[in-house]
Amino acid sequence: MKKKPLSFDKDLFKRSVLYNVKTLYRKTMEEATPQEIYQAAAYAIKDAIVDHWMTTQKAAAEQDPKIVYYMSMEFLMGRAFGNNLINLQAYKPVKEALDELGLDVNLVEDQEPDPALGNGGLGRLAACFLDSLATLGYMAYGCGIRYKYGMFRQQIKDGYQVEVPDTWLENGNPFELRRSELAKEVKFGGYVNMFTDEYGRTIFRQEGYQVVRAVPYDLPVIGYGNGVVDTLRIWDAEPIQCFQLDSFDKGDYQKAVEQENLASQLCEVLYPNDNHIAGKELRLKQQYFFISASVQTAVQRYLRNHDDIRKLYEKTVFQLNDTHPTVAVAELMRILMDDYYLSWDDAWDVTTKTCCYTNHTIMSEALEKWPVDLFQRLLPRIYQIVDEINRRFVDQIMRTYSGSAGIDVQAKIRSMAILYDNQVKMAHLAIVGGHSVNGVAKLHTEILKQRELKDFYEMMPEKFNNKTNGITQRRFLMHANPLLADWVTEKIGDDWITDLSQMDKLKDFVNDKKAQAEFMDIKLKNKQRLAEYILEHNGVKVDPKSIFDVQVKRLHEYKRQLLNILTVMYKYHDIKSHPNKDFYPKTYIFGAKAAAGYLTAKLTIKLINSVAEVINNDPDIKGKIKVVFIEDYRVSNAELIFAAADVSEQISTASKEASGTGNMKMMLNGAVTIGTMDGANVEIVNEVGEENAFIFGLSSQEVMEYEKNGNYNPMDIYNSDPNVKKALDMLVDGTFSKDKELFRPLYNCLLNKVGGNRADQYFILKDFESYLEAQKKISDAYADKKRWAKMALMNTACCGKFSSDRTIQEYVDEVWHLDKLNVEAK
Ligand code: 26M
Repeated sequence: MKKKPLSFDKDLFKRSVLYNVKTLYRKTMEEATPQEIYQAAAYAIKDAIVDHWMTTQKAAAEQDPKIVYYMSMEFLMGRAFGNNLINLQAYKPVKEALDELGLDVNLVEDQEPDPALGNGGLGRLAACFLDSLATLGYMAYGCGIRYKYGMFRQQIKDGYQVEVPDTWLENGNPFELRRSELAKEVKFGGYVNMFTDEYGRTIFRQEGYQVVRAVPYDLPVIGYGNGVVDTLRIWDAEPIQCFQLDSFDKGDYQKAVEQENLASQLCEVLYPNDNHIAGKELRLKQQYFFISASVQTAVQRYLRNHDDIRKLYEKTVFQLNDTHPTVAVAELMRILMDDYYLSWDDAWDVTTKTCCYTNHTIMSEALEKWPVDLFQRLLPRIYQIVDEINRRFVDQIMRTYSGSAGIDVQAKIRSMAILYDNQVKMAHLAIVGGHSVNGVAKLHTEILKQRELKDFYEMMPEKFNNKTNGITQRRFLMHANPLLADWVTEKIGDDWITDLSQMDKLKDFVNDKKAQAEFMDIKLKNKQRLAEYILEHNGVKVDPKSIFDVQVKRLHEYKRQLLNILTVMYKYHDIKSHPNKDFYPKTYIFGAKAAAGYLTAKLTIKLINSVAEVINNDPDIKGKIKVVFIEDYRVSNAELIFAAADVSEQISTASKEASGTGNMKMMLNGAVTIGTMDGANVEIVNEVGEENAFIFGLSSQEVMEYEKNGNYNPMDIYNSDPNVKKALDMLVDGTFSKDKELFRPLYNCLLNKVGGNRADQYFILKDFESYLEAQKKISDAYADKKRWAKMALMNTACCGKFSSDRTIQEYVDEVWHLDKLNVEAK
């Protein structure tokens, strides 16, 4: 049975906008600035949201469903305005209402800062998951930090990345609710005092600590068309006001100042690292801060309507988004034992049944470890608990393996202990302290089981499972690509909005000439839209009829933007030396932020910009290739880019990309993948068929063999392959920079050992030729219009598996076991 759409009162909305402009700003519509109009409209939408939000809370209070707390240092939400309208099924009426007020909905949307409380894949996944949780009607809280400054804004100056603070809260956030009545205290430092109380219980009390007040801000997460509104709860830190300044003795005064400083620093800024750990003290403080506040809240919420804390796990589950929130394991133990007097064994039973951990990477530099002395100084009581968890676990290892033939028990302890070499190993704590460990794509989970976490898998195989990532079609098709969304609905109806497997039905159209033409015409329009953006932002004119070849993602050596740009350099040389050779015009589009201290990554950005500068201005090239680096790649411009992509570059060194999710977003929008057999690419190819993707390069097995044997020598390739030699030499022969030494570090990384790294540790030279070949095949395929249209359409038709709705349903069925909320949609 078809569900009735949510109702939305267009006239009320219009009146509400006018009223808000008046009461917020004392202005008429004519006088209000675009930002003020956006705010007024956003508050009008919030009114509509709040009703659904209250209904959801009421339903939850009555039905008492199990709740998932998705604990994450990052939520890369992107703009809320348009997305909220879509999920309220109010986009069209609001667009009309704004039209009638003489306003363009797109321009209003553009006034919203793009909330970037995340680095990349991991943070965006969290955002997609919240959208799916609400859409599927599950009770969920996202728990995170309200960073004052999110991911830095990137400016390109003279081809270099410059980081500028992201002041997203400058004008306030109309969608948030400050919940000071729910504030919690979080304690740092001091020491643990142990004594026996009047009932003979051993009490551990933290004393001499610093304390901050954690204040939550709630953001609504709206389910699609079902009246369910979940909550993203992000915490801000405030100083505790408890002393009278004049009554201070010296010590108190000092301490009060320190507490104030701590509170003001805690939530200042998101660390802009992705797949790399810096080990900064403030980062650990951030982690404990939001975890302590969130765990306290979850426990209190449970006890509001239950009295047996031993059954917390029946109504509560914590999903830890990578190891960053892993102190939750020890914090829950602390609360259960110190505040509710559970025995160790009872507390451990509850904790392991409540916590679950997702691993997002096998990159060794991303494995989170903390020096014991830092950890102990900052979190003395938590450290005691971790120490005891470790002691018991090491004991368990010994009991399991001593006496087993051929097993080196010491080696097992070395590889699995939580405390080792004076470090706290957060992944080990997360595995031991929970009941589920999952990777984010089949290949990734296999690599975890067979290599990185092999010893854990052998000891506790029942904990391990795979949850292949997904993305939300509401944002990445409906909002990003309304033309295609409407076309799909016209062909197969609109069930795909909440059931992406319906896209399958588009397979009926892949050979239909009319459908092919319509599909490619929509792609062309989206390419025109992006071309306008590029002209406005880069001052570069690109041809919408050329192949739009897109690599947008964080800049990291393992993602191999360098491989991509090296082949562009090679092509440039090729065209210059064979001016009459046929070459299908191509626009190479890059977008990427580099971690602020990651020099190789930053130099790669400079290289891309330098190559762009030379090629785009070389008349010999006659516009056959253009290179564009899109400044400040983020969710809002990503939506334009995905919709316009013909070719999706997913070229990580096999085994290194846990999953990837940009690959899915481009597939959904009808781009064809050129990629390695890595992460979720493997599953994408499996769905769409090898003939509808361009796969090249070493397999993960081969990469891992080379790594093990240390028998890869890129210099041999350089000396024997003239194409490779040409491309590399162009780094240092002055073609792209007057200063021939500028790109020498990149050249050196490819040919020599640098620091502790192997030469060309990401196998760029090894994969160079097969990558060139795959690109050649792409140009040939694109030249055949019908063939390409069919391939592109097949990609959209086969993307059903990659909805985050499917991923979330798997978490629910296999790990979380949540109950569906019953909310009457109005
Ligand atoms: C760690 C310490 C200090 C500061 C920042 C970090 C940190 C932040 C983000 C480390 C890693 C972070 O993210 C890793 C990440 O985004 N991984 C990606 O996760 C995606 C979702 O599962 C996958 O699709 C990608 O393959 C994976 O790289």
